[in-house]
Amino acid sequence: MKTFFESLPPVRYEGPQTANPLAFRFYDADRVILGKPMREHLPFAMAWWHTLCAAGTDMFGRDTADKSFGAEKGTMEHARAKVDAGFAFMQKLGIRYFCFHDVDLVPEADDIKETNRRLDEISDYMLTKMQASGIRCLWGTANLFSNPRYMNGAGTSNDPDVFCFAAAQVKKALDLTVKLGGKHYLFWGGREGYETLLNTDVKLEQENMARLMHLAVDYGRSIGFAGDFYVEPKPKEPMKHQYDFDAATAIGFLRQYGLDRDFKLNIEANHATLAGHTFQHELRIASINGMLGSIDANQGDLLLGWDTDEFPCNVYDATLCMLEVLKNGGLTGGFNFDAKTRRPSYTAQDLAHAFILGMDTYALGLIKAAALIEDGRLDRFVAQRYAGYQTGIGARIRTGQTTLAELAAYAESLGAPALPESGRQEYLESVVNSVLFG
Ligand code: XUL
Ligand code: CO
Repeated sequence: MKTFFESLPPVRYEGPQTANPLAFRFYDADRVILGKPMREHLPFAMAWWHTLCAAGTDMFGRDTADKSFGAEKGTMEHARAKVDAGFAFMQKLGIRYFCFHDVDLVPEADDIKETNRRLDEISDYMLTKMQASGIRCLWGTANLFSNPRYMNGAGTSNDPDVFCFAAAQVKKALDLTVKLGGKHYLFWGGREGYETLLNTDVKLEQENMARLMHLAVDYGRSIGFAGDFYVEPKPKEPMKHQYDFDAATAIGFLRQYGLDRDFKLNIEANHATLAGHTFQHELRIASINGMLGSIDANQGDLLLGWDTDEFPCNVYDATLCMLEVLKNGGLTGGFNFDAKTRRPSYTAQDLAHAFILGMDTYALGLIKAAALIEDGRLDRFVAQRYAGYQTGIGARIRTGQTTLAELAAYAESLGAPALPESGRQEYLESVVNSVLFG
């Protein structure tokens, strides 16, 4: 892989007709869409864990890909080799951000003090690469789910010593995020949930999770972290039930515990489908609540009930995603490819194809979402559909100027009311198809 990344020519936009498999067909960083270049609409990020660490191990088999990058795994030499490979790869693809967990960066030692020393060393090295390349950190996070001590959760563990280890890791991950100039900081509640209610104090666990988040906010602000904190909802996996089940649940939790001023959501496509929602649904719920911060851009397989973290190829979903993002006025964060190549796609070239696919899919989504907005038929239809709330009794309801008694009297005056107008779903779906493929 190492030599491939070094010899990979810079991937450039060559247009839809190109025969070059290592070129963008749709992602043209300088192309202006709705007044802004694509690169600003689409701040793409590389996930350190999938790109540089994950090598194909799954529940049934071991690694298929060689991610040694020419060094012995589990050493600091390997940690540096991953930095070299990661920065070479991002530069070749024009990716301007990365996201990381603490333990993606260095091998974890038995003693947390030694792990932290290693993190100090690798982050010094990363800083030199960042300064030379202009590549930035989108968000940092602490891995509070892999170490066996987190078997019952971290902030929601039954054991206060485990809570303290989690606090120590969050503190260090915040230090690192600030040191690397990271824009945001993320909590993904990997094991913050339960396997059975028979042994679980849900109330205490949720209160403790909120306490850990408050402690993180207080500490982060005290060391000059000005970005957003994010929660990344996911309903299950690894736990049977996770407390950040979906956007609506996470928003309710953040508001209940007074965390909603500092936190926004990082919505992941595959987590939305695991929750039984569409990706667009989760984005819409976050957006209308002022909580849409960032996106983990991947997709699942609807025939598989787990988090397959595939690179996104579904242009329809990407279009509806970008429609929500455009209407949200963009993101404070970006588009993190929390995605891995399929286990049989184990070569370095596959990794390049995967990022090209993901970036092109989102570029197409952006182009088509802008076209849907410019076309105007969807927006006009929705405005017309709710026009009744602009005048008369509808306006009085909308602005809270009425009573139940007044509405009852009004209903009686209607006699037998007509049906509401048709929702015209099939027509609207054909409008979307005509813009996508017309
Ligand atoms: C797991 C997941 C994580 C978070 C970061 O499903 O999405 O990789 O994005 O911890
Ligand atoms: Co994710």
